[in-house]
Amino acid sequence: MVQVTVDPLTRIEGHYRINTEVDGEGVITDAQSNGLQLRGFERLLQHQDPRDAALLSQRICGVCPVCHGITAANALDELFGVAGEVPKDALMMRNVQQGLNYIASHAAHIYVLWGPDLANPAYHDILAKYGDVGNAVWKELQGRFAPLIYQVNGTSYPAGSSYLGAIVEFRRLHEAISLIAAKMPHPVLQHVGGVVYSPTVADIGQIFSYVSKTMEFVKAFTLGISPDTWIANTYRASSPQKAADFVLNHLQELLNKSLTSKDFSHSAGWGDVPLFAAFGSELIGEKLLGLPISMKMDLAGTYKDPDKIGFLSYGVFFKPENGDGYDPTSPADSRVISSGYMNGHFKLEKFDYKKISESISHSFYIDDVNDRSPWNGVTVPEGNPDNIDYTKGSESRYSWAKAPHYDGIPCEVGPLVRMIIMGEPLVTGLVKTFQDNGYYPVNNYTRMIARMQEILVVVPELIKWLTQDLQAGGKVAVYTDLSMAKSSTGMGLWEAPRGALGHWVATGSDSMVTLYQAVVPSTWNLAPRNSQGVPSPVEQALIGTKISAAENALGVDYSNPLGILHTVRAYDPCLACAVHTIDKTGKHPDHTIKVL
Ligand code: NFE
Ligand code: MG
Repeated sequence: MVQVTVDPLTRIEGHYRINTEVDGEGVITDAQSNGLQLRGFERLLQHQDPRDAALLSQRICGVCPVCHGITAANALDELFGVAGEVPKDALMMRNVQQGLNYIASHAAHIYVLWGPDLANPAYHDILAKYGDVGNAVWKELQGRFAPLIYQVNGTSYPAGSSYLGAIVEFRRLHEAISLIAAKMPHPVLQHVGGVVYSPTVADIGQIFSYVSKTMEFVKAFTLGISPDTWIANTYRASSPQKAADFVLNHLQELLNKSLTSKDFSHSAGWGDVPLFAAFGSELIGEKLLGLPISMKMDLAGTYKDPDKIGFLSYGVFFKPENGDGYDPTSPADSRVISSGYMNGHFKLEKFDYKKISESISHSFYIDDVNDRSPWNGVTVPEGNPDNIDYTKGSESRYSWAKAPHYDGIPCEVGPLVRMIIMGEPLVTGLVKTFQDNGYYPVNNYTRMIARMQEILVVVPELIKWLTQDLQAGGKVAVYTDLSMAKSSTGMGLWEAPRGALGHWVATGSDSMVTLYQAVVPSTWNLAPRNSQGVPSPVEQALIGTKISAAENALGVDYSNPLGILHTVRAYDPCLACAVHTIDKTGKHPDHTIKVL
């Protein structure tokens, strides 16, 4: 048995360590997800004026401050008793701000954090087995996705065209947010009862033009065809089958031309999504399109025991047709992307917030009970450095992240879950295609396709909110004062780019905070084991995954553990959201490979 530890695990947000045990065949047999820091915002917000939570909680993370601001404001709306009256234009402003941030956040993940994995030299060697075609595809992967500093065998190559282009779009979308929210990150738009700014016609027009500009990048780089055509045939398709057929036929047409021309460039129509869609998956590329080779990302990061995993969405984006006010419990039909819970066999149930709780049995917290609902959550960190150890294995305490669960089941959260639960046609069609062919449909490939597709779901909705639903100069807040928050409780449920995000707040008779709890997406995905000893989603996804590229196609290479890196990065981890502050014990080792 070989122990492979990746620490620090890079190209994620925050500080993270993964420890694995790998058998003689190069298959991961055990994994621990180590969050290396304490977040502590729950403690920081104690005794504060609750209204500050909409600003202070954004400091949990510089990547997704927007969703923390909105989720806190949602919790405060209920705390102050005004959730039923928040003006529609305020809800549309929350939608617009979050929509822009979804696109920016997904672009950053796809192109800057995850994309460079496609330029990993292992894929050069794998694709080279496919002669001229493989070499032409490799040239594209390297030319598009190489990061800023990138060397192969001592030779430097320039940063990729798609990688660099996405950074420009990320900045553009942040600028668009700052038009209505003063700045980004940590914008100042969100407030109890609504938002603090009513947009002008010029603001709305300008945001629209920013989004249109980003769509030029999506056309030229991401899709290779017009986003309108893509959306009409996928998100707006009349059935999942039609959406999946549209993409498969499109890929087949591209291949028919390029297998002869050996031209896989953007100008030959190979957008980044088609290129990955064809060559990333064994099922799509090899079995359905007849390619002799693929990256086989659909075989990695799957769940082997569907009885131990669930999929959860709290729902996101207020429906404009519902007018003023909203229900803080987020019933299924109240949001554009709906709430819901699916078990590991994809049976969909209504979401019930009362089933959420967090375990601390494998985490560095002190409490006399192992599981608590966020309504009575306790966050007392282990204070004795002697008790902080990341190396004692799965039975020990090994993370600063708690372990959330739904009705006792650890849940994956994020774009793939949202797209399945809302019934998005392309992702639903893709899931069905995987199931019909005997593959588990949740894997590293579908996670990435769904994140890409979610951009094409959000864009048309965002354009509709801007051009039809949001009134310039409209009413954007209802009156509140601090006395309304006396001895009260509030819950904010929302979907951050990375998945289900909840804030829970309670106040005393002086209206000051007595309880604040945040349960964030990366805590769901990257938790340690729960109090029943059930591994977290990322741990389950790692166990059974092969350690090296394309199912160990080139043999087992412990020094390039792509099976670990792809699987962890496919969740778009944000450990800043999950955990915070610095561990001074110096007890976690560097990247290590140890034969035990
Ligand atoms: Ni720091 Fe976050 C998002 C939240 S956590 S990025 O999206 O909430 O996974
Ligand atoms: Mg918490």
